[in-house]
Amino acid sequence: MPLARSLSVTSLSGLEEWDEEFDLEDAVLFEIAWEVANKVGGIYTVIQTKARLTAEEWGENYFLVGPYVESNVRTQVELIEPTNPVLKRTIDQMNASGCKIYFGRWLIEGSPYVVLIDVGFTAWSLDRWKRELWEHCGIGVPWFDREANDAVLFGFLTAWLLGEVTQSEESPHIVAHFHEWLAGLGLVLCRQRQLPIATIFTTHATLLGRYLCAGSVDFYNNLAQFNVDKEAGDRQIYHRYCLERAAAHCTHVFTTVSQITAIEAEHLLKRKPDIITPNGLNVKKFSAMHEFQNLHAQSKSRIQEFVRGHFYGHLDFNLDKCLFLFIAGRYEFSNKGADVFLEALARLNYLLRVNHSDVTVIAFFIMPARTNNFNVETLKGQAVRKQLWDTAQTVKERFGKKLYESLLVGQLPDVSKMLDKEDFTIMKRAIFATQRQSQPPVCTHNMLEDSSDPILSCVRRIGLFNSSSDRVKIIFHPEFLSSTSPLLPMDYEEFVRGCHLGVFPSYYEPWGYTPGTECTVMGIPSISTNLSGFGCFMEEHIADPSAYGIYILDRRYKGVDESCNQLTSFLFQFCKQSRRQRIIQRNRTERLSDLLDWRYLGRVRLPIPDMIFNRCRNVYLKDLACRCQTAGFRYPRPASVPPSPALSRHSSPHHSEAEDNEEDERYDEELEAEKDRVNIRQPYTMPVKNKVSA
Ligand code: G6P
Ligand code: 1S3
Repeated sequence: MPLARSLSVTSLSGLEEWDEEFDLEDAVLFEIAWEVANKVGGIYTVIQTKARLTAEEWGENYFLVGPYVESNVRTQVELIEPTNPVLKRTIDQMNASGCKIYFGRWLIEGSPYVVLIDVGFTAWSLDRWKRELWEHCGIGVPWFDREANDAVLFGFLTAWLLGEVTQSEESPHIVAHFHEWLAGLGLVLCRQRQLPIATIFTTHATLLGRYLCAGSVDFYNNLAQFNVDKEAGDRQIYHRYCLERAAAHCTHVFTTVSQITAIEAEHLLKRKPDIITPNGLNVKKFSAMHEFQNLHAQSKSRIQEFVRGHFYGHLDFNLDKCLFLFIAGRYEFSNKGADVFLEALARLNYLLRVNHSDVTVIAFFIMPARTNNFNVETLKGQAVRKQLWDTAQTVKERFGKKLYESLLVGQLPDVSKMLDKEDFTIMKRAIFATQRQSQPPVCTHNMLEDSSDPILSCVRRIGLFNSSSDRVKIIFHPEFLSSTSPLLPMDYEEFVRGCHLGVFPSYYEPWGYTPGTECTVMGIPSISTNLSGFGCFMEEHIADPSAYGIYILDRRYKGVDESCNQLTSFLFQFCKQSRRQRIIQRNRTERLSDLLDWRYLGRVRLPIPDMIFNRCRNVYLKDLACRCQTAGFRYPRPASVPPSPALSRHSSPHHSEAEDNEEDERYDEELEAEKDRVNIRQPYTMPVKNKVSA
C-alpha cells in the first residue's frame, strides 16, 4: 500500500506534542498555494483578502509560498532580501543547489512576505522526483500532464524549503497551511519525511466533484455511490486525485469552505473535514450609507459609457432604464450555471417583449477563455464613441467662444448663428461614422475556439444576437477585467459596484466568492443557489434572504427546466422594480456585510472538535478553533419587511416616501438590536502575543 495512504490521520508522526506553554514568538506560519500572487480562480481572493488579518496576527512570522510567474511578479511583488535569517540561509542554500527561489513583499493589504518558487528552473529534477514519488507514495504522474508536473515540482521544492527550515538551530514551531491539490504534495512529503511541522490542508473544491459535475451526472443524488478510483481513471485524472486524497489523509487537520463541500469530501476523498472555514472579505464600511450608493452611480456611469460605444448605431434603448446583470468566475460553463443563465435570459427576453417593458437588460459574462485579443468591431465601437465625444467637445468649445465674445460686447447672442456650417459638417461626419451594417457583437474578443465555445454555441441556439427588438442583450468578455483595458477600463470591484444584480446559478460551487462576498459587501443583490456554499450559508444565517437581496435558486430539488423558470421569474420581478425599490434593496444587502467580514466570520463557524487540540497543539489551530466557538447567529426577518422587495408594499403607488423611510428606520433598529444581542460586532482578537496555553 502506498505510504501516503497508510499514514494514520490521527498520528502525530514526526511532530512532537508541543509544550503546554510555549512562546508564540517562536511559531512560524507558512501558507502554501498555487494561487499566491497568481490569479487562476477563487482561491487567489481567499488568500489575498485574508492576508491582511493574518499578517497583523503573525507579524514577521508569516510567509506565503507560491509559484514564481514573472508577469505577476512584475506587477504585484516587490522583491527584497529575506528578512528572516533562517529563511535567508535556506533560500541561499537552495539557490546554490540549482533552484531559483525569490523573496519579496506581496503588494496587497498587509504586505505579507512571499517566497516564490520558479518551478520551471528546477524542471531538470522532474524525472528523479517523479520516481521518488512513485517509490515512496505509489503515485505515478504521466509526462503529458503539465499541471500535475508543476504540482510535483512545487511539492518537492516546498518540502525541501520547509525541511531546511526545520533543520535550523532555532527550530521554530512551524505550522504549514496548504491549499488545494496543486500544493498538496508538499504536505504529503512533509509527513512522509516526518518533518516536525503541524499541517493543515484546505480543499476549496474536490477535483472529482468538479469533473463529475461538468459532465451529465446526477452528482448530489449519487455522492455515496461513486466508484471514485474508476471515475477518476475514466477522466484521466487518477494521479491528480491520488495527490489530492493523499494530502487530505496525511494532514493533521483537514478543512473545507462549506458544509456542502464537506459532505462531498467525505464521500469522494473519504475523509470528513475537521473544520469548515467559510470565505470572507475585508469589508470596508462607509460612515454614511449614501457613500456606497454614490459609488454605484459612479461605476454605473462608466459601464454606460462602454455600452454607448459597444452599441453605437443601435442605441435605440433608454440607457437610464437599462439594468446591468453579470456572471463571473472560472469558465466552467455548466458548473457555474452559465447554461441556466442563458436559457433564463432567453425566457426573460420573451417576457419583457410581450409585456412591452421599457427596461433593457444587458447581461455580462466575465469568464476567461482562450483568445487572441479584442476584436476589431468592439475596439471600433469605443473609438467611435470617443470620436463623438471629441466632436461634441470641439463644437462646445467653438460655441462657448462665440457666446463669450458676444457677452464681452454686451450683447445677448443670436442663437441661430451660434453654430455655423463647419460645426454642422463635423457633426454630420461624426454621425455618419456611427452607421454600421452588423449587430453589436456578442463577444468582445477573437475566440480561439469560437465554433465550439459553449457560451457562443448557446447564444447561437437561443438567438440572442443583440438585435434591436431584443430587450435582453449579451456581452461576453472572455478575460478578467482590468483597469488598464482599452475597452472596459475598470477593475473587478468597480465593475461589480456599477452593476445591478450578480447572477450565479451554479450547479457546482463549493463556496462562490463572487456571489457571496463581493456582491454582498458592495451592496449589490445577487442570485445564488442552494447547491453553493454561499447560498446554503446565507439560508442558514438569514431568516429571509430575499428580503436582503439574496435570491437563492433551487437547483437541489428542481429539474433544470424548473430552475430556469424560477430564475426567469426572479429576473422578471427584478426588472419590475422601481429605482427607489432598487436603492432600498441595495441598502438592505449592504447591511449583511458584517456577516462576511473576515474579522467576524469565525463567529458562525461550526464548533471545532476537541480532538484537534489534542492532535496537534499549536496556536494557529487554536486560533481557528476559537473562531468557531460562536454558532447560531441568524439575521432576523424584520417584521416590517415583506419577503421580496419586488412584492413589497413599496410597489404600492399609495405608499409615500415618508412611510418608506419610517419603515426603513424601524428595520434598522431591529437589526442593530439583533446584532447587539449576538454580539456580532465584537471583532475576534488573537490571543495575546506572548505565552499561550495550549
Ligand atoms: C444610487 C445613487 C442615486 C442613483 C441610484 C441609481 O443610489 O445614490 O443617485 O439615482 O444609485 O440606481 P439604479 O438602481 O437605477 O442604478
Ligand atoms: C474555488 O474556486 P472556483 O471558483 O474554481 O475556490 C473558491 C474559494 O474557496 C470558492 O469560492 C469557489 O466556489 C471554488 O470554485
